[in-house]
Amino acid sequence: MRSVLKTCRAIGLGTAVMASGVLALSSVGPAVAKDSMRGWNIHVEDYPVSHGVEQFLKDVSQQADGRVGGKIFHGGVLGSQPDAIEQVRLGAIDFGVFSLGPMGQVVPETNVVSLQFIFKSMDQMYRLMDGEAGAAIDGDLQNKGLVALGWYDAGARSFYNSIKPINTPADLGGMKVRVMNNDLFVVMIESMGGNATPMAFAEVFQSLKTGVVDGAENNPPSYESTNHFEVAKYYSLSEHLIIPECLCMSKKTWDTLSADDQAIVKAAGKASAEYQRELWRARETQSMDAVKAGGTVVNTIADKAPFQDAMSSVYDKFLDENPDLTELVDLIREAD
Ligand code: BDP
Repeated sequence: MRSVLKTCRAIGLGTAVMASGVLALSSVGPAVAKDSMRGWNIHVEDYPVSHGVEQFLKDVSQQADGRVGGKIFHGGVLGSQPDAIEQVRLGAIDFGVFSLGPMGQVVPETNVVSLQFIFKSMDQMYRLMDGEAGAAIDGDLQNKGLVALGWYDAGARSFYNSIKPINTPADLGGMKVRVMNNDLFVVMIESMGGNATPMAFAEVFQSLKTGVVDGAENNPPSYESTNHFEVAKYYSLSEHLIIPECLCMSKKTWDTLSADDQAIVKAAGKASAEYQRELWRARETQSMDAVKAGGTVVNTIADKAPFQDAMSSVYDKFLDENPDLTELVDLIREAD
């Protein structure tokens, strides 16, 4: 929260504007047409994120009478996620849908949502991201050259592997587990005695197949759409991470838009997030059905408390290293 207050103060915005989530920076830079934006997306074309962002582009182009528009490149063809985040910050790519997981390496404040079990439910996550927590994180992203247009759903991440069902943290002992590129996730796996391997999303299938790693963790739609279920058939519902995703625009691109176009882009971003969330819920069920039909053995975890206990060392380390983020962590933890 402190950082969003600081940002707003630095650019002379009142709290009313801040609360509306619209940081009207239109006075910065000339208002030029931006009809050929390029967007980055890691997912295949038929995926809730992909449909959400296509909808965003359609709305923007219609409402801005073609002054603003562009194309989204699916399947990570514009590069890996950490590279794409840099490219969007630099303005070489105009926008993208990023998991706040890898974002933590660039915007450390976003690590707060990568803490295990921090959100109590999807609804609570939506409320917080659409409210105070999202506004604070948007301020931190803006300081690093990114403007949040909408928060997409990425469900809850669970462990999967090719060896056995996971029921207790000890089951992960000695297991080689792929994680997203963020030190926080390395510590998370180590807290349970596993060996963490940070790796690009695109490499995981082959690494599971050849035994470079034994397992990974992800939500059901990603586990299914990447065919990881074919090479790692035990899916254990730990649901240890609920990490929202950001439809983020480069601040460089944003600053070239007129105030009217910024408002259109912002509204389209928010609407696309609402659409994506609906699609997400349906896809989660479909993906679960598909992987089970494909031979996945799904197990629920009767008691998640031992996972929470094991991972509490991650919290302690994080708060020791980032005392200024205690306020944001508490805001989320204490919310209903
Ligand atoms: C998916 C996210 C995607 C990440 C991927 C991963 O939507 O942004 O790159 O997980 O595990 O759920 O790398």
